[in-house]
Amino acid sequence: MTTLLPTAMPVRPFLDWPVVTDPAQWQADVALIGIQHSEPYAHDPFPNDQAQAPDAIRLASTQFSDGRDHWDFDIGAELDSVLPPRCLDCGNVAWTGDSYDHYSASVTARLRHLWRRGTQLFVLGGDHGVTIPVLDAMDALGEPVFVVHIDAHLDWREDVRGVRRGYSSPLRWASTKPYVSGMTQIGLRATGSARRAEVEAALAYGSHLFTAHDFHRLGSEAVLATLPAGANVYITIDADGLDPTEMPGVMGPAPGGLYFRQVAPLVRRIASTHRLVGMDIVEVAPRYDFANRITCITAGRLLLNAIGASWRAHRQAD
Ligand SMILES: [Mn+2]
Repeated sequence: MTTLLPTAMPVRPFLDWPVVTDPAQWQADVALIGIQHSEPYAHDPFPNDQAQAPDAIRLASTQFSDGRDHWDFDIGAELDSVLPPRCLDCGNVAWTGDSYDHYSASVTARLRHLWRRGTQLFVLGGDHGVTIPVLDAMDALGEPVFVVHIDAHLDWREDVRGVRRGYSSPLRWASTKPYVSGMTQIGLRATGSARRAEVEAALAYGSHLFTAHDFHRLGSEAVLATLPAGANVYITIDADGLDPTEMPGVMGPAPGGLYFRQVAPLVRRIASTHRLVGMDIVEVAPRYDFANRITCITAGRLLLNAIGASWRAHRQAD
């Protein structure tokens, strides 16, 4: 295996965790990594604003990182007692300047490296295309993984004008992986890249589709019932899956979305009852996060809820 080059230093660490950019030194229970880029569409700027999100979310995490002996009411304990001993911020995978193929391969190699070591992995995007090299890396787990997707949009395009690994395609990409055992998609509403063909393809695959309206009506139990007992789970959260009154800093805001008070308990519940192998939060656009950085703060809080609930539930068992 070729030696993995160091990642780029973040502007500051998430939650003041130690920053380790050299993959050879990545020994952790929990690792957080920024993936800034995906395969760009010709009609979009490159880099896009979402590439700034990993550092914007880290900066916003200062809002709740002071004092690990302080009580966290979402988790019901001090941060100290629900964070595993070895939490690392692995920096950002920076653009290497030649091609997306090269970038994507370097992302996947790093994530495989972490997953082979049994690390729980948290990814800060980037747009939703960053989930694609994450899905490629999941083969390193050696076990099936069930994907839970929170998003206003279906993200099932085979390609958009010839580009197959952009932000409209991550769940289609997931459906091609033999180790992805199934998926549940929550929060669908308004219009996006999906046409009738994509909806039919997702249903034919067996994806459990919950519109935002379904979720508001049926609640999280109906969603949880679609998760196979004992499955490994990966959660991918597109910030526009939440309501834009709570996560306004996105490129595709759509009214009628999910609320933090629904998503955080759902994430905690999944992290408690299943083995959460990882989670990403994508599509935060810091340039539109005018309202006191609430989108970035909410993204960080969702990550912390997942990490805290996982560790609290599984530290004795593992
Ligand atoms: Mn998406």
